[in-house]
Amino acid sequence: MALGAGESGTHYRQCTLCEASCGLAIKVAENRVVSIRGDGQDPFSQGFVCPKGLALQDLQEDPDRLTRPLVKQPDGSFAECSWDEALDLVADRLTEIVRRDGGNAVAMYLGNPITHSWATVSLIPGLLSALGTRNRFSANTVDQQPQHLLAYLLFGNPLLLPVPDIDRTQFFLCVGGNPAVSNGSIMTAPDMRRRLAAVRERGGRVVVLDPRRSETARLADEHVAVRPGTDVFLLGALVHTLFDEGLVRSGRVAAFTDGVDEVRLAVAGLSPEAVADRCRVSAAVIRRLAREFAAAPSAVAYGRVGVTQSVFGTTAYWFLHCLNLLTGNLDQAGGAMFARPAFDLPALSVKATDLVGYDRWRSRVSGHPEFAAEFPSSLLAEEILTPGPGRIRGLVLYAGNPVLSVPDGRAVERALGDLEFCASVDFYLNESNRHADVILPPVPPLERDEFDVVFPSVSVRNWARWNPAVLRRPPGARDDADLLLDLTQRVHERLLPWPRRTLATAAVQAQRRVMPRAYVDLALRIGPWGARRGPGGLSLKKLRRHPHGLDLGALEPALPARLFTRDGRIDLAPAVVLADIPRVVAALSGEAEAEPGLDLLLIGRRHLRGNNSWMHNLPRLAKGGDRCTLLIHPQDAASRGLADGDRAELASRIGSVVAPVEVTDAVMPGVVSLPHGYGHDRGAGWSLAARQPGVSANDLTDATRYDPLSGNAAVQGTPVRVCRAP
Ligand SMILES: Nc1nc2c(c(=O)[nH]1)N[C@H]1C(S)=C(S)[C@@H](COP(=O)(O)OP(=O)(O)OC[C@H]3O[C@@H](n4cnc5c(=O)[nH]c(N)nc54)[C@H](O)[C@@H]3O)O[C@H]1N2
Ligand SMILES: Nc1nc2c(c(=O)[nH]1)N[C@H]1C(S)=C(S)[C@@H](COP(=O)(O)OP(=O)(O)OC[C@H]3O[C@@H](n4cnc5c(=O)[nH]c(N)nc54)[C@H](O)[C@@H]3O)O[C@H]1N2
Ligand code: SF4
Ligand SMILES: [Mo]
Repeated sequence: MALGAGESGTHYRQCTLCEASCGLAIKVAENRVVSIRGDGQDPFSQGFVCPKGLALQDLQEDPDRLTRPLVKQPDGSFAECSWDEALDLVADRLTEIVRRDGGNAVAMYLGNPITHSWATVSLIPGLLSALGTRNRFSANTVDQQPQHLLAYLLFGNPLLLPVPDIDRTQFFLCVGGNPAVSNGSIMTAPDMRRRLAAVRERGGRVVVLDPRRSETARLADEHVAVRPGTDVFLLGALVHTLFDEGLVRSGRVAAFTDGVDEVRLAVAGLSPEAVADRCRVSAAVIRRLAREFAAAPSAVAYGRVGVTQSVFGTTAYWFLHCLNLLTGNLDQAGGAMFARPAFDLPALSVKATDLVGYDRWRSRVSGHPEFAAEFPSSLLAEEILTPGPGRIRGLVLYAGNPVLSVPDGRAVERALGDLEFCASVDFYLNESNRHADVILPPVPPLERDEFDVVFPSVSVRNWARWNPAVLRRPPGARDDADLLLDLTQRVHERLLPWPRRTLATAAVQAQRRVMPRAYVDLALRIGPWGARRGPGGLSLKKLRRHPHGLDLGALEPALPARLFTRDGRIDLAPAVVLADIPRVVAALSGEAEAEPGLDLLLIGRRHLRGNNSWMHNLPRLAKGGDRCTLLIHPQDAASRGLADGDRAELASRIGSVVAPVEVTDAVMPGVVSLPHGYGHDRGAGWSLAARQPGVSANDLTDATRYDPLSGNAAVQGTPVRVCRAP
């Protein structure tokens, strides 16, 4: 049996800081963490752990972490107050705005960590609907929204995302992802370095397409440097070559796939010869890659933020899907496969949320279509700052830091300052919620029961795990679930007339009783591995007998049964995407450097010892010098008189920053790289991070550059110029 929260001994738990979901063995004495190491008995992660997992101890002990609610004082400072005061104030002020201006006048911004807890995924929809707002923004639209849009268009469900069957593939084509550092994304696979090495050990190939010779590229058989933002042409040319050279073999899925001919027509103008100059990749290399990919016994094209964070995010990613499907690698071992999660989030979300849909309503100012009930985060600032009926006046910032994460962060900052009321649920005072009126801090991960409802659905193996709280929380402390239910109930009490009010608050009370245990138990029982399906099936009780997590085996073919489309077939050529082809073709003939004087393209990067904007305050991760450096190619450095360590001024259409230079041929000529998530010198409550603040890449990125289909921000490939800092 697992130990109770705070009991001395070794606790086993999944790390929820990133998608890899590693097992941890956490030694506890007197309700304190003594040490953390990888759990060697976790069947999935097998003892692998990264520096961030170990830093959970620092997070637990960080003196800057908030434990009591804060309320903004007339002089602008924050003061602690009681939970009831803070919660009532938030509910009063938000519902005042709703009553006066309507539900849409209150918005929510949801940050990346919300995907890492059952509570936020399951309970945020309830708060949104209590407020009656369609103004939902999230980190999704600065990240993977094209992948959700295509999952919806091709497979009928935004959450039905294929993942590379990395453990069996013979050809891993990695486009714009750096799993050796990010630890894998939309591909839950602890220890990617080992998994990549294994592809090569069994005679397979790893090829990386990236403007930078990334850490993953260094582990690969081949690195192909591609000009930022041109993946759409390169990937289109790979698909073109499949048709051109008679390499199309869709295999089993052909029986339920439509639209292949339309794909052929769509890529007609994207021959390798036509795109080579633009991508800086020779036609011969493109043709060879297409042939190798098609000839491999199994192959999978995988793309991440380098592909999706571009103005062609959706169409570029669509070509990746086409590559997989047209070579018979969709839903086949070693190809792009679908997980079979014990908590079947894709299936449950169809029934329980308004996630499934596109362009059912539009944004107020720009008229951008919603997708999956969200608007692009790039539009958050204009929705706040533009006068008129329905303007956003109140905001809930939930586990996010848009000032550092969303394009044109300075505009986001101005917008936050312009709000009538802003509440935040976060255990840090960050660069965004310092503009809030109230901050409600939940307990940190180790003090809550956890069940991962998201990442098993994008894992390279099937697994499930129950994670009891490791530490006892301080008296009175609340977790995200408590806070969401507290707020939802208070909003209902203020907005609903009797008797609906009584019914709604009774429903919230019922949720308090059943969540998470009875809720997770029910979802497991009715899920694809569940007890309802037969003897020996899963329940929470059964899962709890596996404190190191339960391995449910390799991925298996799931189509067509798993499709959520109305006709049970795949339309490989959705009208929404086909309509984008003329834009792609026009851009191919247009000039690359459209902005005069901005002769370099800025891309981002991640570091192993960071997590977006929020873990730079932890001693284990902060050590080791300034990581917020500008990578620049020796040619570009020389022509600007820049040497290693010099300070360079970097300017875009939007703004400018000054950063130290690292001269390296790891980036291709014409490209510079700066990580995002820095800029900790603007009054947030992170004392360690503030000592090495760095600058924010999103002071340079442009909110008007986004993928018009999915609304995803194009934070990669921002045109910039670089010179010596005065
Ligand atoms: N230029 C550029 N910009 C980017 C990117 C890029 O590559 N380049 N990447 C984008 C991507 S992929 C993402 S996901 C976004 C991230 O953007 P955001 O999600 O807006 O920012 P984070 O830095 O993840 O901030 C997370 C906040 O949540 C808080 N938090 C952590 N855990 C919890 C919890 O359990 N509960 C609660 N209530 N709060 C918690 C932290 O204290 C922190 O303040 O940034 C995007 N921005
Ligand atoms: N250590 C650590 N791990 C993390 C995070 C973190 O901040 N730190 N963040 C987490 C989050 S929120 C996410 S979304 C994932 C992201 O996971 P990944 O997508 O693997 O993230 P990155 O490491 O940013 O890798 C993106 C790669 O794309 C390349 N690139 C940039 N522009 C282009 C382009 O135009 N074309 C191509 N082909 N490539 C391009 C970059 O050089 C970089 O190598 O990582 C997660 N894991
Ligand atoms: S890779 Fe690191 S941060 Fe990600 S789950 Fe594993 S230990 Fe946690
Ligand atoms: Mo992300």
